Amino acid sequence: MTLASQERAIPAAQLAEALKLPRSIADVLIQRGLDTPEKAGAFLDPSLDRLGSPHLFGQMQIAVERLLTAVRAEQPVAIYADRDVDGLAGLAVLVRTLRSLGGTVIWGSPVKGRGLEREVLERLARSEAKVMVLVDCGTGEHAELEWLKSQGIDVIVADHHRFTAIRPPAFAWIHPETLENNDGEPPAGCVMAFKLAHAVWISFLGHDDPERMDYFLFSHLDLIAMGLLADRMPLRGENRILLWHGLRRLAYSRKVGISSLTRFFRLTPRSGPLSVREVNWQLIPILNAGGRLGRPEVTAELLITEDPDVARDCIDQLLALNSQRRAAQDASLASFEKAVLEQCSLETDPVLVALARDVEPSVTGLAAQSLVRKYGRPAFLFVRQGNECVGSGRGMPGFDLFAWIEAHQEWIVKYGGHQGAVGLTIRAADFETFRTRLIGTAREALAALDPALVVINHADVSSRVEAIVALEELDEFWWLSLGRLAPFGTGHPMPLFQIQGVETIVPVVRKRSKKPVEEFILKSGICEIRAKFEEPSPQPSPEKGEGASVDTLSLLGRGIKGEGPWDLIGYPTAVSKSSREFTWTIRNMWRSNG
Ligand SMILES: [Mn+2]
Repeated sequence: MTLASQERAIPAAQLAEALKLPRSIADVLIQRGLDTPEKAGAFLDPSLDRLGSPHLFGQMQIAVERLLTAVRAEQPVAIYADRDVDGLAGLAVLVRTLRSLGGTVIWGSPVKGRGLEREVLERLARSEAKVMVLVDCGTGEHAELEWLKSQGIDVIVADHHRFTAIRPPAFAWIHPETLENNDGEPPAGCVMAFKLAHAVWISFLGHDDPERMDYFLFSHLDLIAMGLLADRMPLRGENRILLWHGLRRLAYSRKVGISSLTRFFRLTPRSGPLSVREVNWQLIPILNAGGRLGRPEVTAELLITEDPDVARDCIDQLLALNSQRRAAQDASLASFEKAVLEQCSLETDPVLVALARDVEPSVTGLAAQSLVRKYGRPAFLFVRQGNECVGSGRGMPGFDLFAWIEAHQEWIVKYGGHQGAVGLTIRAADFETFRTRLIGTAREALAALDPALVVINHADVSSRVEAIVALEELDEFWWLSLGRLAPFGTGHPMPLFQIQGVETIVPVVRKRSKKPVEEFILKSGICEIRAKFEEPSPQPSPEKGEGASVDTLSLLGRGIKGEGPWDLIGYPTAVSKSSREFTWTIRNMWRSNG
């Protein structure tokens, strides 16, 4: 236990005083367990100096020595990474690091599905490489790791998928469960590769060249930021530090492929960091398109190349693949939705479990994610392949999907993943039993859910009110202070505030627009902010949650008549220069008593 964690929690007013923050922002920090000046101060100062040593991984040194031996002996090093952005970002960090040290690197990625593919491994093995790094894969792959061992290849696994019962054989593991004191947030697979690269650099540069080391660390955080976000890792602890710098690095990437991509989307040039939303909605889908359509090498090449012509060609290919993917995805989403409506009971099922036919299995994860958003509950979608059903599950804050499926291991052939996202294979004959069991587990989990949770319908917004504010408090200092808590996302959502005592709500009527009013100005004294209402969720809320959308809808229908004051629950969505332009999204409102 560190000194900081022994420090006693203090009241919000004291924390606000100590850190020069508005009281309501200190409330949010305390609600999130950052309840001492040390913890909260560290959180507000995401310095690279706070990164843990890569040598906290027990087998790091033998992995590094093995790689450097190969580089010195001019033997090729093979790198095999999963085909998604997390895997390929880790691949690019290692390829670039080893090449810059003079190593010969060959690489590969699965073209048919996920995980280790024998044909690709065989190709890499034929290259005379006697050491192979597996990035973002390998943890559950007994047979393939045995095979690699039988070929005389030393395998270093840099992966973050949870260990299942037996650990397969490997030369070295760079894995969060091998950390000496693992009390941090779960890291991405690319971060395991980054740690390995960091240790390689330490070994090469020694400890006496901190500036060059910082240069190396910072220069690859553009890749790491994308990997972290793509895998929806919790944005706290080391992940926050890596992402905070990574979003800034992405705006100034020196990698030809990445800077071509950000310029293509007109995200750069700019002076500030990229936003989580821009990375999630623009960069990640296009980079994932390669792997999803069996062409992970296009994405990998874009992340590795230093040739602008190659980069442009890769982007063109990825754009074409992405429109193919979108068409395929729309079609399979429709099939999955049909399967859900036929096989599930939307009134009573706390988790959607459905099996579709004639659908490309690689889209189960995306389709599940979209159904989670639409129906406000976890979803497991499967595709029949021979005698097996292959599928993915996607969840929401408050539920541990990995624990759910682990509880029904006897019905599962193969599984892996983490709290919010899992992949699994079930014998077709056991599908109905598995579905019934999973629904039972989900029902128990829903019943055990904290009644203080507000309706969950937006994964990146807090599901409970964390602080109460008056409109008058929302001055520029307040918004700047809130900005210090950014970036927000998985595991560190946009805070939810209750705004008390709004006196009037004025609809913003757009001339010549036939759409119903979408935007309102909330006023209290001379203060005002803009707000819009969140789409009401069609899902049944956890038993004791507020009937959030009801008031909102009737008020919208009436066009906000009558006298305030009103209390509102909402989250800030946009900040622009004028304090009158701050935008909130409101999920709930009611007339105050006073
Ligand atoms: Mn991953």
